[in-house]
Amino acid sequence: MTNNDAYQPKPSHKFSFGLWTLGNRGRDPFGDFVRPVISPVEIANMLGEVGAWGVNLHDNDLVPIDATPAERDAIVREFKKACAENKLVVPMATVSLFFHPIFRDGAFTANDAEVRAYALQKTMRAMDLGAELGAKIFVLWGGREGVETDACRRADDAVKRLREAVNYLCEYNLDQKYGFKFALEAKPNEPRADIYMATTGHYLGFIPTLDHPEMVGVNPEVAHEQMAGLNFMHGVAQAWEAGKLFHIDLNDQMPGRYDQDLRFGSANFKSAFWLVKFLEDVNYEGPRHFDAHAYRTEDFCGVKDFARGCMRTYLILKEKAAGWNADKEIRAILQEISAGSNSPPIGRYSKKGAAALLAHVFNKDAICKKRLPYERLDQLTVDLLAGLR
Ligand code: DIG
Ligand code: MN
Ligand code: MN
Repeated sequence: MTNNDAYQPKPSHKFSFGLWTLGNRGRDPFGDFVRPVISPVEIANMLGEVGAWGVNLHDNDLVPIDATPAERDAIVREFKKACAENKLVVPMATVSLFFHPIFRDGAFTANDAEVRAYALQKTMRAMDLGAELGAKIFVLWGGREGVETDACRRADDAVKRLREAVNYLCEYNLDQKYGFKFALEAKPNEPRADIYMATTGHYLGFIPTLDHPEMVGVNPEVAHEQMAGLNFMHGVAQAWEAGKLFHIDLNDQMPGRYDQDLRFGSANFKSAFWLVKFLEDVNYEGPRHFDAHAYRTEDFCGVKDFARGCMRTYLILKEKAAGWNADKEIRAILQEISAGSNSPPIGRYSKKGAAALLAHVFNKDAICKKRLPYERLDQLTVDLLAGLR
């Protein structure tokens, strides 16, 4: 990987990584850690070295769950210094409501009211921390908000508890004048057998039922929607169209597997292309956050390769997207397939329009003869991605 080619990250690209991504030690259900612990300061230094713009964190990625206030303040001071030295911003903060055993039955949706209250307290403190670090986006991923058996609670009670918690946190946000935008992150399963709000679509249906829907959006993750067998870019496009794409978790995922959190674009290059094309076509201005980690085989040089690869692939696909939009043959086909027809103008309903539509005679045979050269269009896309155009 040359260090002076066109695919070098710049702050304007807004590439960010969570402390937990470069800090991932490679443990999995069948194997122990393969990499030593590295501190948040060392991770900040690594991110500065690879050219990232931002660093994100769960509360306990930085501050141990039982740290004293004095210990917390010292840790935050040291981390702020490391961020400044590496020219890193903290665009997003979040809270771990899944790692500690207290959350074994969920956090906001747990049956024990004391656990639900503790989850709120922990989240408020994580918001305090995020605000102190300058974050303006607060992600909530309900990794434990689910079940192994639906015998444990009625699923609509879980929705009610989740709504109560998010409404409460929106009020805290207003009270504290933090100005957070909440980004809700979906996932269909793992660690729970079934997680409530399994996809971004579920959250898009949930948000309008909140007291402050304008304060809440979504944080779609590639792997999570693909685990549900969905077209990730479509979910992102619907969130964007609804004005709810507040953040995005970029990574990759092979079909039918557990959550792999692979390097961006490493498994589904073409779907990553359609995603990057969409984000660039609509001028998405949010962070490009890589919620991913290196293969278990990697040492810390490999972890840096992983981080560089996420950003490099995004920039390669960004350049490919510009090439696609400028390609003469592609443009000609797009022109052809969207050429006007003699269809009556529809637009908003009107009595007059409806009468015209009802009176219109459609020549179905002629319509069926209209060419849709998608094979050629897709092959041109493949050629372009293969570097042949
Ligand atoms: C997992 O995909 C989740 C957690 O890593 C974190 O809570 C969130 C932040 O993007 N993604
Ligand atoms: Mn994931
Ligand atoms: Mn994520």
